[in-house]
Amino acid sequence: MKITKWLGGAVLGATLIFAGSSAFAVTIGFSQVGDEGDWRPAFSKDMQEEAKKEGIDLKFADAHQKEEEQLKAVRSFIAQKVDAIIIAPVVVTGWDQVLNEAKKAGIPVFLADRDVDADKSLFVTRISADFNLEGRLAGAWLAQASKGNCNIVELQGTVGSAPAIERKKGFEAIISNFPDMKIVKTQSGDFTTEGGKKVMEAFIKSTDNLKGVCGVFAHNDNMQLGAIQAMKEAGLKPGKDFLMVSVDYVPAMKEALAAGDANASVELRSAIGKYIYPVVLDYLKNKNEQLPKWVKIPSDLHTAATPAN
Ligand code: GYE
Repeated sequence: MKITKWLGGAVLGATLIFAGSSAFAVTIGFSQVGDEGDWRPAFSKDMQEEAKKEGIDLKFADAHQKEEEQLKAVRSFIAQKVDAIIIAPVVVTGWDQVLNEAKKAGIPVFLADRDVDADKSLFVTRISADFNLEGRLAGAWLAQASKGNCNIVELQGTVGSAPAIERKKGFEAIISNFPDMKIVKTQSGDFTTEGGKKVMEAFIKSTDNLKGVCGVFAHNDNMQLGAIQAMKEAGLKPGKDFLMVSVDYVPAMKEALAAGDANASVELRSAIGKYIYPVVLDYLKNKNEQLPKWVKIPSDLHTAATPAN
């Protein structure tokens, strides 16, 4: 039998948990949202690579952005009697029943990335960035860059998802301090490049080529990259005649910043595996009931002038 280093040994292999006199390999079920942009696949890859490093048997289920598929995946994890379940929930609602089923089966649930509105006793903890802070950082940057005077168009993420709800709230909380800043158009582009492009094309039409608009706030980079395409196709100059701020800071956005097509992006770290597995393994080993309900991953804003460190 092999023991990984967090249990005191220093050899590679399956992670074993000791319960009384017996030991077992750890199996974790992970229900992922899908692969809707550039950020999500990076997060999936990290979860898989870190699981390998930790010697965890990871059962990975892609929900193709559909909550029904997630509910099915979680029920199948329960039936397979995994040791723990990690969920990155598509939307915040609709989780109570399945979380209760996991609880009855004695399987601890951890949330990664997005949030749920279910009772907090139904999951152990959530490991994620602060989406509200991301919205506030974006709003504060735009307030400063526009000197508090800006008609904004907003591309929202997936309706009902925690980042769409919280990024909007955080952004609005900041711009509400500035009487000459307001959102003049807002619509969901579902966190995809195509969605962002379509919504921006419609905005361009309905506002006579974005007349009077000074800035674009997109809830993620992929929608912003789609919006940039649409604006360029209409002969507009994003990043120069329009202030462009979004969230994720994916490699394609770094290029857009360097090219001057975008102005700022709030970094959302995709390396969640290294934060979440130690918490899950420690919980399985020590049954630590005192964990905070939210383990926060830091966020920060980048412009072309502040390249990644
Ligand atoms: O910003 C976006 C992805 O859930 C916070 O989901 C995450 C968001 C991320 O589709 O690119």
